[in-house]
Amino acid sequence: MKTGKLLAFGCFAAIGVGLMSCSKADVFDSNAANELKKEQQERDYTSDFVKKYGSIEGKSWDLATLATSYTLESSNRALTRDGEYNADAVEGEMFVEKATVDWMSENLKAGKNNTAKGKPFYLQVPKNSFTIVPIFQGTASYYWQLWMHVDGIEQDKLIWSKGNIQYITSQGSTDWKSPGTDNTGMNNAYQIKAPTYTFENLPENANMYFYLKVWDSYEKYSKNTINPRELTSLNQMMLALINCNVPSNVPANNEVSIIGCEDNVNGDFDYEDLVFMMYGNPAPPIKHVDEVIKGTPKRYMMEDLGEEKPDFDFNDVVVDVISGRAKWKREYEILENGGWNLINETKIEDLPDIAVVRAAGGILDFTLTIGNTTWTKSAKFPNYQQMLNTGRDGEINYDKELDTFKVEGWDPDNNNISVTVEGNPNDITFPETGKAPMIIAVDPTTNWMFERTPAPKSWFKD
Ligand SMILES: [Ca+2]
Ligand SMILES: [Ca+2]
Ligand SMILES: [Ca+2]
Repeated sequence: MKTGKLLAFGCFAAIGVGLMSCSKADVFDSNAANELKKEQQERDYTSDFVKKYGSIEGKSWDLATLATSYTLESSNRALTRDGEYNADAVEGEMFVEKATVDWMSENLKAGKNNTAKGKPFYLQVPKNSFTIVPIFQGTASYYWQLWMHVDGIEQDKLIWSKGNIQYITSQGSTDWKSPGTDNTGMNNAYQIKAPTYTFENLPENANMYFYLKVWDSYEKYSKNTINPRELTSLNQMMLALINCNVPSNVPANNEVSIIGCEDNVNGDFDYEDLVFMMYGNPAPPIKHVDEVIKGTPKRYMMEDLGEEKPDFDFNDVVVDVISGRAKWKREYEILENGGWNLINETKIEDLPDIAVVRAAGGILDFTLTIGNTTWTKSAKFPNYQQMLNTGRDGEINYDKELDTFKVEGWDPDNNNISVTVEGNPNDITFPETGKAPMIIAVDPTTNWMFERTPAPKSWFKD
């Protein structure tokens, strides 16, 4: 295959300089020259990488944990035209009284397994506006962010980061405290000053759901450490309570639900690690997840050799590959207290592996090979010199799907993925242990870098 390509190249070059014949010796010379160039490139790359990130000895570059991902069948970000809907919230502030906190702590008792109080859920966007209000964070050292996904909206919405709430501990006090980003909870909250987020212009009846991104600590988050975990309302990491105590500042006739979240898949499932309220007239209806699509994703990030010197931004190609996809049907039992418990899951349909191209921050054309499937940038983007979704215009949309295609023959354990870059004789393959990486594998919760910004050292620490 490669010889064929070189042969053709050699002949065309020969035609260019005066129709000389194309002999086997020319091909041999050019092969030998390429081999030397390849070795030199590898040596330079390795020495640059080691200079920047330290020793590579014995290091593996498959940093993915193969955690299961969950989506709804309806999930489709392309349902609506760009700009038709505005996902920005109107922000405000609300005082929430102790009675609501008491109701919440009575119904989500700290340290008790509350799983049976609610089944996995999603919601539907109502015609009217609705408001989300963070009201409580429990005691834990994890750092988290609460995100909202709405079908048809191109970018998921960050709602609440840990610490962004205030409370006082006694009546009449004006000493507002922040629980902060560490392990200080709000256990003596008497009154809460909470941010509010009102959504007015989302696509009516679109499905939406929530998920948390969780890091081991605020420090790990701020150092841009790899692999935050993603915990979703579609898989019993959140539950919704209705018929709750309604704070006096909620507008009359509004329905209120309280949503509790668990921040640890191996945790106590008390669902009081963070708690938020949703209200509206009516509030977004809560739907239980009868069918869910599960899969095992891995994100590959690549650094090419197109530049004079590598910049280690690892965004020259970013692609998620999802294997083991299948549709599962869920059954619940209804409990005496009105809650539900998931009792059974049955696989009803196998689905093909897919790849989602997220970013392409190089200026050279390339062909990506995943298993037996290839994808060429210029075939999808004739203007392939453009850097796509790597922040050249100041922004990156980490939820954007530049292209999605079916993949055959991918082996997630062996990372059979490679890239051929225009003008570079060397295929970039997944690195062996102890070699400087031009491809790394991470979880899809790891965001890629802005253009020309090197990946942080924390990614390559032991
Ligand atoms: Ca918990
Ligand atoms: Ca680069
Ligand atoms: Ca780049």
